[in-house]
Amino acid sequence: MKTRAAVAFEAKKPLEIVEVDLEGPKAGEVMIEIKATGVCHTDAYTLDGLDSEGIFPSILGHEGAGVVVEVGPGVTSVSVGDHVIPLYTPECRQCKSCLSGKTNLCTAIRATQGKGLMPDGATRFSYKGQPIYHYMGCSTFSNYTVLPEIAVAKIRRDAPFKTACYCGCGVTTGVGAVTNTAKVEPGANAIVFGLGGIGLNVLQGLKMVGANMIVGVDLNPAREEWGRKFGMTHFVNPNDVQGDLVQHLVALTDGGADYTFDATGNTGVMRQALEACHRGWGESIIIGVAEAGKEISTRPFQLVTGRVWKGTAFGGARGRTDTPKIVDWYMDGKIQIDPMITHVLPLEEINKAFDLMHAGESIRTVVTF
Ligand code: NAD
Ligand code: AHE
Ligand code: ZN
Repeated sequence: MKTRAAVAFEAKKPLEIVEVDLEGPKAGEVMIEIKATGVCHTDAYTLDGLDSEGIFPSILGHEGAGVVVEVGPGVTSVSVGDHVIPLYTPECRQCKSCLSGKTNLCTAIRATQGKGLMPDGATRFSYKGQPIYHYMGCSTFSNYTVLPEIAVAKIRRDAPFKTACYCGCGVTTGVGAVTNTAKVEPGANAIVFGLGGIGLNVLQGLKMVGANMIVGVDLNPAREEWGRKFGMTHFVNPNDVQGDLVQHLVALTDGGADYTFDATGNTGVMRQALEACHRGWGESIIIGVAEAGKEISTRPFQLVTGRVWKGTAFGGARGRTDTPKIVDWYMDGKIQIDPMITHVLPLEEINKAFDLMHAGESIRTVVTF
């Protein structure tokens, strides 16, 4: 069949809206009609050629929601008509990682997913007879897409696609970093670096679990007002700090924070986040995705003296099990999504979403089909 999609033909070039060919689902796969998709900074990072796994031509997008329109042979967990969220972190419930109970990083299809391929080693998308690669196993910048059923979370039907799609990455990542990865306890002090589409969700996760001081750090002064809407108690703009930012934050949090989170992707900030942790027990969680070739560093003494460096992918959420619960939290009013969707655009205008993000003007842009 044909489907309308925004194709990234080359790095650093605008996406092009074209009709591509899409093969139907094979055994164990489903076809989804994407109704809405968020544009995450990770899409921009890949389009900008900063992802060591970036492949072109490809159909980006990994924060979608839609409806199952066709199922391949042997599919049992979802049916036509189900409302679903595509998962870049699948959950097969059979691999060593899933069975360990220690991680959400299912390995069943990771090797082919990283090469832009379906598990059988082929692409389902093509344009003028040439393959178009999948992205993060999702390719939600296409009106229709195909995924393995292990990479599809069934959600309640009363959740609006336009907001539920954000649970496919940003909301789950930010809230899950607090609840699953850091396991922040009530009364803890925390610092969040980067108050964008992910960082604001870290803030609301911290508020939800009853954190005490919730400090937000961002270079964009407009993010202070945003942070305060989602539970931030203190704002620090590094440009306004006289002297060393880490010393300032350590003093503000009486010796350092119990938990810090990097939601910038900047390796210098990741170091600041680690060093702003409390001696003896502070934990720093890396959420941000750094450019190819970048490395983190600190004095080993920082770890010898009890600070802990951790990372999180998709907020530690087990795709099929936890994503529907995050949607429930939203529908039950435990967390907010609507105010963070600052812009809604048709697919034809998807390139504006990247401009708005780079200009610091949007929190999340959602593209509808
Ligand atoms: P965003 O562009 O919406 O927000 C980034 C924020 O960081 C902005 O407010 C910006 O002003 C701020 N910032 C940039 N440099 C800064 C600095 N030096 N100091 C303080 N603040 C700074 O991006 P987003 O969608 O929120 O994504 C944030 C990061 O998280 C990206 O690196 C993205 O790729 C990554 N990410 C990771 C996961 C995961 O599973 N680990 C999931 C989603 C996104
Ligand atoms: N491909 C990059 C790394 C990109 C990355 O870390 N992706 C996160 C999700 S970001 C969502 O917005 C992730 O889930 N990583 C775990 C995984 O298995 O990809 C690189 O550096 O090669
Ligand atoms: Zn994302």
